[in-house]
Amino acid sequence: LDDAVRLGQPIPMLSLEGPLTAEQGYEIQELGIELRLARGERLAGMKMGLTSLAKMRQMGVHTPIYGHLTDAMLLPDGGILTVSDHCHPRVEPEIAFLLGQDLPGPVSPAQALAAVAGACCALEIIDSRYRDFQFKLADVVADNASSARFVLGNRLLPPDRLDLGCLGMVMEIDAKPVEIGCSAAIYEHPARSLAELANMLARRGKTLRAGQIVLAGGATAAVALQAGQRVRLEVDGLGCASFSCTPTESARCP
Ligand code: OOG
Ligand code: MG
Repeated sequence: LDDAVRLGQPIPMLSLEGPLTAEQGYEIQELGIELRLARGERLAGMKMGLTSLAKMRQMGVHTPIYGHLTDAMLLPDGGILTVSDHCHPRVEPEIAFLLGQDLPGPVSPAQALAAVAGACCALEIIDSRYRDFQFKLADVVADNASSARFVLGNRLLPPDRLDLGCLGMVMEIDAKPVEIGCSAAIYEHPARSLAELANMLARRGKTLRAGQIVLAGGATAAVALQAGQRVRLEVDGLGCASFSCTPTESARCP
């Protein structure tokens, strides 16, 4: 899996080799993160995945999962994604939290929100390291929940400044809306996703820390990315986030 990330070349699902539990998936995920940290990357936060019905339906996996985010995965707002570095990247619209305090579980959504310093909109670029973007629960857990890159929006607001549970979200590619959603689609409320993450981590003896970023999960299905595209997300009251994909060959050689 680590080679597949670095080479941008997909591999067969691990579960084809034999039965794999979600717990074993998390152990593999942690070994993969240790390899990244050993190469000098730093832990930036965590992501939730499969927290919306749209995502569960798209992937055929109906259990929320988490993954790790490192500093090397952050793509600056307005930055350029090198599509050919990835196997088959897709993008999805999200809400991100910046934690102002440690958040040991178990917690309620309200307690989770109280630990949040700010919320912003975010785009997650996912890239399953498995062929045809197909996997079972334990496979995608082992694959760091398909996470590849993430873009944080341009406006960080304290969470009490707006109702994070009902924000309209419009994701555009090349200035055309491709997915329209609502933050309520993210586990009924993004703060409920954050609380669920703290609780899942607590069951594995781990804790979210102040300063970490948490992606709450895609509100809509993910959309495949192609060279030359420009992606922009706008979320009610939470500003926008955008990036461009590397230009196509024809654009480079007119
Ligand atoms: C798994 C990751 C899902 C989300 O936001 O639901 C995810 C996948 O779809 O490949 O990141
Ligand atoms: Mg996601």
